[in-house]
Amino acid sequence: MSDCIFCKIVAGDIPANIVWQDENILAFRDIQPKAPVHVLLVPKKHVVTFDQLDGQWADTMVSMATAAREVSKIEGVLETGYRLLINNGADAHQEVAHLHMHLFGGRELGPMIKKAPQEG
Ligand code: DGP
Repeated sequence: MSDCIFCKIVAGDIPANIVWQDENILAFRDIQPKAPVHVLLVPKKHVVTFDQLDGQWADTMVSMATAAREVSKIEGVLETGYRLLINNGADAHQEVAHLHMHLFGGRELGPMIKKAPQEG
């Protein structure tokens, strides 16, 4: 997609610090890292959210899982642990409209999500 920043990275039109790739997934370092290891796993084919994967859901998830395992080995967090996160849509603060999985690690990451004050 011509105006998608991650498609431009996949195409090589915008530079990125690439960690790993295969025919389906490009893994590169997040430009605003939130942990010592913060890598984005991005399907090379443009898709905005899960629900738009249609019949390719299973293949894409297997590819993402493969990418996560390979990146965790490269980044040295396979043994220490890491977190995988997908922000999907507005409530999750998905900023880039191209499906991507965050891989965080390299330190103790703390609780997964904080309750809002009104949730007690
Ligand atoms: P999300 O909120 O899940 O959509 O996270 C989008 C992430 O993408 C955010 O952590 C910053 C990262 N990001 C945005 N633009 C670029 C870019 O041009 N290059 C790289 N490497 N990361 C980017």
